[in-house]
Amino acid sequence: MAKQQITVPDIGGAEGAEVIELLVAAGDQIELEQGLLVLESDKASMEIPSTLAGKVLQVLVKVGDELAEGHPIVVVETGDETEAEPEPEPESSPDTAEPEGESPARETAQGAKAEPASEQASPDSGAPSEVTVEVPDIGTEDAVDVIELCVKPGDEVAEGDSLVVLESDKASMEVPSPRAGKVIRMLVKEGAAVREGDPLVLLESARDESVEPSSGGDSPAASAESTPVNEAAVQAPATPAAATSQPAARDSDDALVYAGPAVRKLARELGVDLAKVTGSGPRERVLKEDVQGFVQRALSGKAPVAAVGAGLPTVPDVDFSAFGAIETVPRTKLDKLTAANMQRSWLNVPHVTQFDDADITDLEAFRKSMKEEAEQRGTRLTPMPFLLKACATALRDNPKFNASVTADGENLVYKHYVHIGMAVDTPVGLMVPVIRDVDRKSIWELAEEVVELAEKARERKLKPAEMQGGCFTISSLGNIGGNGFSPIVNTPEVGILGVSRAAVKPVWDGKAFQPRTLLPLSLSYDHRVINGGDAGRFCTQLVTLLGDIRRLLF
Ligand code: CAO
Repeated sequence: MAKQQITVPDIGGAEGAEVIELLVAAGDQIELEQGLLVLESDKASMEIPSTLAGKVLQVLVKVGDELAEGHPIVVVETGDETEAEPEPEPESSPDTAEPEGESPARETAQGAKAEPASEQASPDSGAPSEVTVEVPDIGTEDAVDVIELCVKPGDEVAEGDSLVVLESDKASMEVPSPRAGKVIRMLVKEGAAVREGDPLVLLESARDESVEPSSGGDSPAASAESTPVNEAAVQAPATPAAATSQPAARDSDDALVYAGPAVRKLARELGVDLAKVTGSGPRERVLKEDVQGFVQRALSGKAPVAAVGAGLPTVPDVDFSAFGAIETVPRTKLDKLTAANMQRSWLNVPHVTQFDDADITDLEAFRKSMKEEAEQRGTRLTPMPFLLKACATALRDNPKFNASVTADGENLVYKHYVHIGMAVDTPVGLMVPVIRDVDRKSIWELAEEVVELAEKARERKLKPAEMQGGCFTISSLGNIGGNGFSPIVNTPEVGILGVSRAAVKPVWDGKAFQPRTLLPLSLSYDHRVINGGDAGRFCTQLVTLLGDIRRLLF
């Protein structure tokens, strides 16, 4: 067994070619000529092939790094002793020697994954130490984008200060600094795609007594320097890289598609027209996952209709600058995702919306009488907890509303839990945190969760898991205004309740007009699953429950 590094070959003199895609990870078995990563310079994107066959022990670079010729890329364990220089003699005692088949490099890389921040051991416990802050548990194995760098080298940070903002398909989240210190280096760039355990920021922190020193060099960055690898670096030959180089924007049918050669190859193999794939990488670069996702959606019949050629006329591209001054602003990922979800739902679900008014005069009197107690409890009591509770009861009594239809349309899945999503309007777009087991929670518990989740959504601190598992959604525009609106069902849920602004209106009681507080409700439903009668019963029950909240006790 020998450990060898592979470095960047001659890339035609390009300085600072950016790593735009990693094609291997630690632990992978690779073959000779297998692509290791894709580099992109000003002029070309190029796949760097491996000059060795063996097992990848360590990947020494990450997406967003800028590399030049000679920069180490990976450490590979090969079965071939002859090509390798002899291993440096370990200075340690025999019991610290490397066990056969398990290299220190491999162990340290795994250790680094388990911790959000890893520290390079300093022999002097009073001296400042270097800490590599890594991507914490983000609740998904998928790559997420770095959408904002909140600090720069030289900045002093306090514990808890935001370092970077990550954004996945479902949420954006800030990564706080695990301790006070000074930023030495940013290890990612805006737009990079990262996964749990990837290094983000190198910090110099004043030594903290409470922190256990690590076993030594357990961050990928640290171990890259200290790994006892064979120094005989192996360069990949120039020709294959140059031969696979091609302009990022090709001159054929998918001329404007931004994708690397590996992705283009995959697309060709799968017969995918890249021009129809939406890129989720930095600068909308099409990634392998996008191509795979496109194929999956096409196979399950869920591909965007425009993409599978259902014949929908496209909206023409208008040059608005012809009519006056304009400003074009890129949309956030969340915005685009919401748009795609809305369109998917609108196109797949036959929507019907039923309207009604709930007389919440008594509810409002009660709610206002409880305001002081709410303040004492440190929370706010809006109509939302009552709406949640009423919906939970109606969902329990009308199980079809608490169901989803399977993708093939053959079955209904009835859920034996009642988790309700709450649409929250945030500066970066619409988010829908989910309140779990609403049927089992008290009004006070719900009030606290409404406040907490709305705050988290607005501060972009929701975790993906907090936005999953919803059975039904409430979208309240009560504090904003309006008489009514028809919300779009949040598929695969089958119903959504729109709530508009309550107003005092005259209501005829048989003898006279009485001033009553009426709350406009609009219930949209998936007519493939719910019939008008089902919806009528659901809505009527909601109106009854909100009209007399004592009924929520049953
Ligand atoms: N009628 C009249 N007043 C209402 C009301 C209604 N239907 N709903 C809430 N209010 C009042 C509240 O009682 C509160 O006033 P008080 O403090 O005097 O009681 C005030 O409006 C503000 O409430 P809020 O909005 O802070 O709290 P909420 O619990 O009602 O709603 C939340 C929380 C997160 C749902 C809401 O803030 C929000 O973001 N709504 C937007 C949802 C959205 O964008 N939907 C559209 C999705 S489709 O594009």
